[in-house]
Amino acid sequence: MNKPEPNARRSPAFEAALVALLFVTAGVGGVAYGARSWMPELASRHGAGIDAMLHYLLVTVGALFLAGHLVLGYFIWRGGGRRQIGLRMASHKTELVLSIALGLGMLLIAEGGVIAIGMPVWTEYFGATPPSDAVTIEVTAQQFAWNVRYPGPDGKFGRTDPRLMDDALNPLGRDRSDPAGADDVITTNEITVPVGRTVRVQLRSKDVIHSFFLPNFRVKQDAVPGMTPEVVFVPTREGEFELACAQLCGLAHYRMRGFFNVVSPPQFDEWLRKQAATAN
Ligand SMILES: [Cu+2]
Repeated sequence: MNKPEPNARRSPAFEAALVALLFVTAGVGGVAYGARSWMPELASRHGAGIDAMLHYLLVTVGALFLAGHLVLGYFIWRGGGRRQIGLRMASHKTELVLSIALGLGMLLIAEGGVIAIGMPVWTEYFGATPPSDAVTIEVTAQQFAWNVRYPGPDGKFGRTDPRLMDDALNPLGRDRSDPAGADDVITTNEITVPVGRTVRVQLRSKDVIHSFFLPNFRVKQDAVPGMTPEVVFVPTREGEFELACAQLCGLAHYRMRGFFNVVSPPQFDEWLRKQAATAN
């Protein structure tokens, strides 16, 4: 190997400084890019907890990402001028202790934070018993629409039978002979609920797996054929929001766009009365 030119000796250090700068820029740039508001406007009670968990993860992971890039940049800058790789910088034991400590620290920060912030949200979202005045809605997904049913004043859904299903005339297969179903209210791709009251959505699917997704409410639940999963949440803001299907369920998946309207309780009663009067 040729001996390096004496006046060329600065160049490796200069190159190392440039690479170090690249890492520092990537770290700072990544954090600057991530430090913005990503979530759609929040409109549910439990959603605040989900947002807190996501923010916690973004902040801690962002800090670790930045720290990692700064340390890497520093070592490249410091070590770039060396002619050859030297002996290890720390003893085997120090390396082992440092590795385990960093691993445990990561585990504590990431998993501990998620459990501490996430478990109460999980309990509210999946474990809570809905109050007796909850608005119960049955949502039956199909390729490619949301069939929505309210039980009406009697609080009972009428009987359905898959053999009676007809996509044009009777998409839910309602059995008209059941008196409990006489006051049921049916809508398509549109759900209206009162603000401040617990909403209980019972999900069903007629064909494939769909996913009931309300971004503003931090609600996402698969609708699985043969099962009736339930989501319970409290809308906190009036307005017209988007309902989307979050599973690629077929060619016209994009058509499964619905509207989720949150209105005042008197407006809701009025809306339900009007629907009941016109639907049957
Ligand atoms: Cu779908």
